Amino acid sequence: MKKGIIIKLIAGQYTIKGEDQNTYQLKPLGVFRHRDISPKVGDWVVFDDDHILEVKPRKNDLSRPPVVNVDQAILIHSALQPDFSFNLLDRFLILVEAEEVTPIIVVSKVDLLPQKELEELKKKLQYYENYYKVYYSTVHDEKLIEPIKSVLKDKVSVFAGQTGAGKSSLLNALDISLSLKTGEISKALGRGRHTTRHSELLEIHGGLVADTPGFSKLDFYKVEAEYLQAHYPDFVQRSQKCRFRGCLHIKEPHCAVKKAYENNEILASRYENYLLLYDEIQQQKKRY
Ligand SMILES: Nc1nc2c(ncn2[C@@H]2O[C@H](COP(=O)(O)OP(=O)(O)OP(=O)(O)O)[C@@H](O)[C@H]2O)c(=O)[nH]1
Ligand SMILES: [Mg+2]
Ligand SMILES: [Zn+2]
Repeated sequence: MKKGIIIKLIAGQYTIKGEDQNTYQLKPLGVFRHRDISPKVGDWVVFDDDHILEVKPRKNDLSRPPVVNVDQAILIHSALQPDFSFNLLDRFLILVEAEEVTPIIVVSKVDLLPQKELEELKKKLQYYENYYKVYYSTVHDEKLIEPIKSVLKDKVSVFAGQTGAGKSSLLNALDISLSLKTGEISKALGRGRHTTRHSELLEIHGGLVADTPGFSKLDFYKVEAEYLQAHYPDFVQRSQKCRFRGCLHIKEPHCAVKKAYENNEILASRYENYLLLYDEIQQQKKRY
């Protein structure tokens, strides 16, 4: 019996990277189907020559991309084409935090933004550096690519972000042997509920990485409105000073978060987007 991690799943065929560093192709043991456990990409499993015998408990389970046991999400946001959006950044951060995955911010395609605008963007993003790692990259500058390599080591990462943000291009720049398709919407990976989804973990710089197809809409159906605030580390940090426990930082009196916003200690767009998102989630609930 051996132990390893599932790195690929296509049409019931599993590819496992063993602890011995060998790669194995297997079919799953039928019994897992009956028990409603279907092994997924990212699962640590015990296996023999023919079958997966056991699936180890998961630390998390993402639906998009369908990968489990993810350590970190590399959130790729382009400086331009498409335009950088703080609203979208906050949305990604919340979804990732809600899955208990560590977010890492990469601002890509910085070569496209005029120097002055880039400096302004960096200044605003300094706020995020208090809570997250932030990197700047362009495929045209090896010096900017280099530091990202060590981030991937010994971790399972997913690359996520809007379509065209440069996820696949960055992966190719990190490791030229990958030759991922770029410059077009990755149709093969599908976006609709009924489309086949195939996911794969690529070995890169001592870690495993899943590239994901870009998407334009982020679903928040898993996040409860009342828990939304818990996914803002900048709010959590200050919430002990709110008068009420479980303060939602909206209409409550003596709210330390709202006060910090009014004093410009919390980035205005963070708090304003929070209010919008809170409403959006509540509206969504009503529709079900
Ligand atoms: N100037 C410049 N263009 C880039 C850079 N990175 C990517 N691009 C271009 O941006 C376009 C989209 O890049 P992709 O890597 O395919 O983007 P993606 O995020 O993988 O997109 P999807 O797979 O559709 O989600 C391509 O035309 C790339 O050549 C960069 O650092 N600088
Ligand atoms: Mg891509
Ligand atoms: Zn509060």
